[in-house]
Amino acid sequence: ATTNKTFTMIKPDAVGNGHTGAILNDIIAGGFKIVAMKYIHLSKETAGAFYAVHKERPFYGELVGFMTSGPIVAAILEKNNAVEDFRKLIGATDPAKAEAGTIRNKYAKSIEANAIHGSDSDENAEIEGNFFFSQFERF
Ligand code: YYY
Ligand code: MG
Repeated sequence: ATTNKTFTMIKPDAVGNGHTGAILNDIIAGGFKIVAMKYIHLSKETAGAFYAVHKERPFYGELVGFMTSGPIVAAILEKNNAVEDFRKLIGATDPAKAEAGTIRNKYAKSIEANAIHGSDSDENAEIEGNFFFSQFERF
C-alpha cells in the first residue's frame, strides 16, 4: 500500500552546526508539508530501540552514540510519493556519494554524521512516525 507520509530526523551534527532552519527550508521547498514536529534529545535506550533493525551491524554502537550526542528534530512529512521523493531530496547515505544539491551533499560531513534520516518504505514510515508521535501530536 502506498501512503503519502514519511518520517525524518535532522540529526545532532546538523542541529549542532546550525543547519536546522536551512534544512527545514529545503524540505518545504521540496513540496513537503510538516504534519508533526518535535525537538528532543534522545536517550541511549530510545535511540537504540529506534535503530534496533541495525543492532547486528558493526556501526550500531557508534550510531547510537552519535544519535544521543545532541538534540534532534523529528518530524512527519506529507507529500505525494513521500518516501521515495524524500530519499531523493536527502541523497545517498554517504555524503561523498550524495548528488549535488541534496541535503546530505550540502550539510553532511561523513557517513555516520550524515545530517538527516528518511524512512526507506511506507511501512517503516508508519512505524517510525508512531514511535515518536502520539495521535494528538499530529494533524
Ligand atoms: O537509510 P540511511 O540512513 O541512508 O542508511 P542506513 O543503511 O539505513 O543506515 C542508518 C544509519 O547508520 C546511516 O544514516 C548512518 C549510519 N551508518 C554508518 O554509520 N555507517 C555505515 N556504514 C552505514 C550506516
Ligand atoms: Mg535506513
